[in-house]
Amino acid sequence: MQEPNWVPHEPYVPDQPPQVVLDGLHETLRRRRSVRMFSDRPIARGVIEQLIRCATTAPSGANKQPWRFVCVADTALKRRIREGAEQEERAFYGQRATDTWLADLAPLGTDENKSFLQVAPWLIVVFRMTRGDDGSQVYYPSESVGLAVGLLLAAAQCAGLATLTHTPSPMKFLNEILGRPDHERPYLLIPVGYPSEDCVVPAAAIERKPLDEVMIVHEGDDG
Ligand code: IYR
Repeated sequence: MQEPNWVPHEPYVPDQPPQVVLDGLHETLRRRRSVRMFSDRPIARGVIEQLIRCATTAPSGANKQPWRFVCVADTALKRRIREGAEQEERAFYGQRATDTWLADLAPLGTDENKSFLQVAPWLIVVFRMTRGDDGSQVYYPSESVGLAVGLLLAAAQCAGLATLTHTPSPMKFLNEILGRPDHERPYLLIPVGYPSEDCVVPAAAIERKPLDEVMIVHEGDDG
């Protein structure tokens, strides 16, 4: 058993008090929207690399980092991914989705047309690993990858980039198109780019539940 090697923690100390920092961050994050109308304006590979570096600062079970981010700018690959996604989505909207699900989606205006998958300059295909590449154990992979994606979306928003957390289902076609092994399971398909100039988003999805509905506080009377 390996002993831990303790090193001093180097805390991040902002210039401003928490309330000020968080007011600013909330102002940025609350303007994030799921975007389905992208511009084809290019984004440098270095920007995408930095996004992935931000995402992979996430904590993970036993630090196994059970994620893989396949970043696609290649036109032919993007076309194949769009075709694969649209095939699944036609089955979803035409047969698989329940009436309740379709009714819940109606205010969002989604359908089986996924042309944005070809327009956005980059597609980040996130895979969750069920094992390490050497067959080793991973722990809490879904939670770990979810945390990394949350950081990725926040980093993109801070950089003025638009994203969509797209979930064509089933997503097995992504393993085939991208040549990924079986121990990598598609988790999310995230187009990244700038919104188109005529981009619109559904008003219905702006509202957030009020804090007193999502937050329950037990403050105690000694503080
Ligand atoms: N995957 C489909 C349907 C869809 C499902 C949910 I839940 C959404 O929040 C949005 C869409 C699609 O991408 O159209």
